[in-house]
Amino acid sequence: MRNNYQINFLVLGTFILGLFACNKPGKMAENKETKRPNILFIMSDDHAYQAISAYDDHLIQTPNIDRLADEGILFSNACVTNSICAPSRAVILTGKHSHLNGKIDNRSPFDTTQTTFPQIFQKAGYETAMYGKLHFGNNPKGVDDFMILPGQGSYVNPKFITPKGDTTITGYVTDIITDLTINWLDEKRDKEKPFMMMYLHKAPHRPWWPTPDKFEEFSKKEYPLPASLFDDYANRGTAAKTAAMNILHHMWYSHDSKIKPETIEAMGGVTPKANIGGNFFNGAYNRLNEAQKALYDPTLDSINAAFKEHWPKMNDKEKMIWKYQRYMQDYLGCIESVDENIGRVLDYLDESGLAENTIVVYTSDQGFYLGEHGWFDKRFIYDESFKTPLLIRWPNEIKPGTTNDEMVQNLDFAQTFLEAAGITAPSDMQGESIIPLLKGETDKWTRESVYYHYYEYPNEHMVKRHYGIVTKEFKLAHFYFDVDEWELYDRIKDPQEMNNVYNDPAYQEVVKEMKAKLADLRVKYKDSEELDQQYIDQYDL
Ligand code: SGN
Ligand code: CA
Repeated sequence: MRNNYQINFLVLGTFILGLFACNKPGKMAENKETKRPNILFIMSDDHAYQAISAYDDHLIQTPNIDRLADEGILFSNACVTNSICAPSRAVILTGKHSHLNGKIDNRSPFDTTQTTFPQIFQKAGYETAMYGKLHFGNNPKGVDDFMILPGQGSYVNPKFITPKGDTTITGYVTDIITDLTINWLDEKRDKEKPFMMMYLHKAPHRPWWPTPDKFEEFSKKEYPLPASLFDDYANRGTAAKTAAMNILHHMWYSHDSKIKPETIEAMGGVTPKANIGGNFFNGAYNRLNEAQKALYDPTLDSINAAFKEHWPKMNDKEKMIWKYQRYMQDYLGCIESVDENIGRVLDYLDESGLAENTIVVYTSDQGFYLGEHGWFDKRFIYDESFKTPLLIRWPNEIKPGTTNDEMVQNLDFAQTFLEAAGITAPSDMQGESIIPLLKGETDKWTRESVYYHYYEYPNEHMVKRHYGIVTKEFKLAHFYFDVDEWELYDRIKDPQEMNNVYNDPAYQEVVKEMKAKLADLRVKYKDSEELDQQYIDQYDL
């Protein structure tokens, strides 16, 4: 109901505003301005492409996000340069790889003297804003307005940092960020200028906290098991075997599975990582007010009762399946809210008449494991975390229903948006504008491989440092710290990446070629062994 009222107001308001605008002098200038496209950059946190029905509909339907593919383009090989949150955002904002922008992991500081692309938009006369999760430890530059979550942010009753100080808003984070975004688009921005808006969701990041309705609804669903849920990591390297992101072994009962501490205590504790009284209750649940708790408690209680009954009889295989189901129920419940809220924004763009001249981008800060290889989380160069969803709608420029499998990266976003706005990008940005691909001029695109480098080790989830090169056909990675191991995957014959063929005699020619290309990429992007060592030395091990 509330949403309908809001939208009616928005429509009416925009209509009245439109009437005034028509009679205003200076309409010429306005017309000229409106030729520059608006940009609405939508990014969520940890949204796996496996959970977008335009990519793969075996888990969930996302009709609103899918609209962008139906009316625009879907990239099936879009990827990140470093699969973790804050570094991905730094790459997007600077157009430079982690080793040059310095934000190599979630812990390292961001050098705020660097130019970020919103600053360039602002200087060029765009109205700019950023709402939602930034995760940087400092406020964004180059935005006329911002409301950002501190650090990871909270799912319920979230606090926001704004230019005027902090504010806490009661409600569910995905709905709130959307309300704020629509309100900025509708009321707060300077409508004389084109806009560049960054609308950044916290969801579906851990602890996968859905709305009460979706928590109840999704807790009854059952999902198909991924083929590699019980992966034993044979034929892979040490890094896959030692990573701490296995659903059975590393997912917390209380925090991730929503088992209340008193249930765990009553059962004498459940290991591993029962995390009694830990993050879950200090985190999302403890932020709820009494009325909100009352909405969650019936579902929590029924999950807890079932857990108490079945847990003692479960073997490891059954525990893995149980945890996987709980994980998917909560994760996908969060996704459905993201999708519905994106639907609200797309409806607003339609009703306000903005859709026609607005480029809408949907992506995630990286991909995510939904039980593939038995994992959750990200970080690895393997496909589920290396790839990221990317869907773009740009009416009259992108042919509706296009799909593209070129190797495009989050590194390319800044230059792409700048070119779309007719602004020259700084020459030290390292990506490439993907505008030719958007316009179907595929012969103008010559890139065959991309570079990847992950650093945050040793740390949570214990994924070893590695860099690598990826083409449409092969993936070569070097795990260089702690171990000295190489892995090669045949992306065509082994899309699930179950077999490291680095030592397979049949692939020695490929190894040689890929190694040479990787060395070239390291030179091209100015990465080096000296920098690898420097980032190891400066890390507080
Ligand atoms: C938290 C999560 C991790 C996650 C990191 C980084 N643990 O620490 O699972 O990998 O964030 O995520 S939690 O128990 O606190 O939820 S990122 O998206 O910010 O890079
Ligand atoms: Ca993330």
